[in-house]
Amino acid sequence: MSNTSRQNSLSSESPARAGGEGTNQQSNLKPFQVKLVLLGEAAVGKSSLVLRFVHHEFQENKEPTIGAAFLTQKCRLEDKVIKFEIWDTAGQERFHSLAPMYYRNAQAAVVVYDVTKAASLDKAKSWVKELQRQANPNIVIALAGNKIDLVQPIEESEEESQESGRQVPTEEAKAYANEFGLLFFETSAKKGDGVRDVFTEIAKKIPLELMMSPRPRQIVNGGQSQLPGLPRGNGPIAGGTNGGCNC
Ligand SMILES: Nc1nc2c(ncn2[C@@H]2O[C@H](COP(=O)(O)OP(=O)(O)O)[C@@H](O)[C@H]2O)c(=O)[nH]1
Ligand SMILES: [Mg+2]
Repeated sequence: MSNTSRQNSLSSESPARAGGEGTNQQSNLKPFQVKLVLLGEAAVGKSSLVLRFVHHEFQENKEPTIGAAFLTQKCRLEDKVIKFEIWDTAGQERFHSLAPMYYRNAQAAVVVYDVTKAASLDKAKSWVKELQRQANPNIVIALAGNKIDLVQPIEESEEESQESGRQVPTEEAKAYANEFGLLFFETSAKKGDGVRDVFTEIAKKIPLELMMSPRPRQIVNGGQSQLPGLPRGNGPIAGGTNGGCNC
């Protein structure tokens, strides 16, 4: 795991302090908004990472995301309150063409692969390529190798390649991330390892002026969100917000 720093990590916020509805001084802090999109092959654990970050939960057999899901999470980073607007996309190829609607105007992207599945890193690389060609040129991209809980070290060997279950060596993915200017993490949505660091380091890397910069608003209505080009009502978006701040 890299890019981890406990020192400036995101800390929990009560809804009143983070949400601007209370009466104390902290409540007057306006959150900086960060639009973040998750991309990656189906079943690598994108939704599970979001579930872990927002609700501190894990579901063993999570049903696949259809279209996309929207969640928010407020966090405190040093003296700032950050409100992540998280777009969790479906990994199935048939939804690929919808992705630009989600990464358009995004200030951050988490591209996820599964450390036990080499092909998922190839797919992650193709997402990075697409983002670097077509997304906001200032977008902060984090590469996350998920499911590290499935990797077991073989005791007699200190070689990482001797870990059972692992198909993507840490060093290989880290070298790729360095070459392409990405933040790099290994995570376990199941155990929680590294998950908060992903969001902390992203928040630290986005310049303040970009967090504040006005951008076209998408219509978000009662947890159901509407993007251009998608049907209204029961469209392919599962909505949900975490009104409080419990990261
Ligand atoms: N062991 C383990 N399983 C995970 C982890 N993250 C997700 N999964 C499982 O992998 C499957 C796919 O997860 P999901 O979050 O739906 O993947 P998505 O399609 O990328 O959103 C589910 O059965 C999850 O329970 C993890 O960190 N460790
Ligand atoms: Mg999903």
